[in-house]
Amino acid sequence: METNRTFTMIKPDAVANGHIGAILDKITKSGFKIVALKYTALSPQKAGEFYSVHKERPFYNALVEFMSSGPIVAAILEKDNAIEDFRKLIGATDPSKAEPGTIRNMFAKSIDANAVHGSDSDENAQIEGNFFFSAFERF
Ligand code: 3AN
Repeated sequence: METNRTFTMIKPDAVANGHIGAILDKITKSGFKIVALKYTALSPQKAGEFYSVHKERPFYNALVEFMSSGPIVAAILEKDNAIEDFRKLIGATDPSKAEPGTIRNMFAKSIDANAVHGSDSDENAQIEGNFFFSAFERF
């Protein structure tokens, strides 16, 4: 199991608001190497599959609808202690609780449209990276 990789998405709100460049800049300046990168979109079906762990949560349908509402940027990132360090860099799920200087504090407006996704474990980072990228798309 790799312990130095995480998976992220720049969500439809941050893409629509023109923050792709600023967010990628912050990520790379924080010491993460981009291993894989893709500008794409999730169909409702694909978004439902990606978030299937949240199927029973009350916000699942809204989450699927939001995540398929526009293009996203998907990436695999590499750094020592990647999962924990990236969760610190993005801040709390609710942007109003995210520390100043974190990506969600700077670029997110609400708990559902919260600018970025970050994997919560090594296992999920691997599953999520495999959802978007083949072996030939990683460098
Ligand atoms: P995180 O993205 O910080 O790991 P999770 O895994 O608990 O948060 O939730 C996955 C996604 O579901 C969040 N990124 C957010 O978009 C959405 N979400 C989480 N909690 C809520 C909530 N209470 N209301 C609406 N959307 C939520």
